[in-house]
Amino acid sequence: MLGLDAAGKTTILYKLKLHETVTTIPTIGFNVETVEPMRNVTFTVTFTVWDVGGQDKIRVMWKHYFMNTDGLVFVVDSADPERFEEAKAELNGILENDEMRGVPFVVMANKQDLPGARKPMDLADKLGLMKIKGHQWHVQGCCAATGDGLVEGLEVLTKLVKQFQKNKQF
Ligand SMILES: Nc1nc2c(ncn2[C@@H]2O[C@H](COP(=O)(O)OP(=O)(O)OP(=O)(O)O)[C@@H](O)[C@H]2O)c(=O)[nH]1
Ligand SMILES: [Mg+2]
Repeated sequence: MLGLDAAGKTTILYKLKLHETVTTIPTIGFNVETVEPMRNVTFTVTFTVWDVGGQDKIRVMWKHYFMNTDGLVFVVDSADPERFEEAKAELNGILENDEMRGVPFVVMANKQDLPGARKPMDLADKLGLMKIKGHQWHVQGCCAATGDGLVEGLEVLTKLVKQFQKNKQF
């Protein structure tokens, strides 16, 4: 799980893990947790989520987490349009890496509770997602503070990851 600093990655991780809204500080390094967002009578999907700090100076570390990634969650603060260009550049940089070839991603259009938050499809347009080739993607509106949309986003990612893993075998 990647994204600019203060996008809400750590808040999302612990909402999913603990069902609580934790007070965060900027992440230096990473948090890693297993989460089971979708417990169902017939199956449980377990995610191992690596939440890597997004401050400008430590983004160079992101590439060290690419190996063996089956899916990317890219978190964006939907109410911070001044940084959409920067988020777009970082997302493209991630997807261009060899280790990330074909890896599906879900953009979490976070902070939908804030006034002025852009709608998911508007954000998709601003990030240029329609022009991205070679990756399956989905954009999900969410609010880490309440948890709204988080499980829905991971449900879609689950489907995309399964397809990716199936194709990888051939
Ligand atoms: N209103 C609102 N605030 C949020 C939401 N999600 C996160 N925040 C706040 O945004 C700030 C940054 O959240 P973090 O989860 O620490 O952000 P991060 O992406 O982990 O940041 P780095 O660790 O620096 O990369 C915190 O003050 C959160 O409480 C949301 O859905 N709505
Ligand atoms: Mg963090």
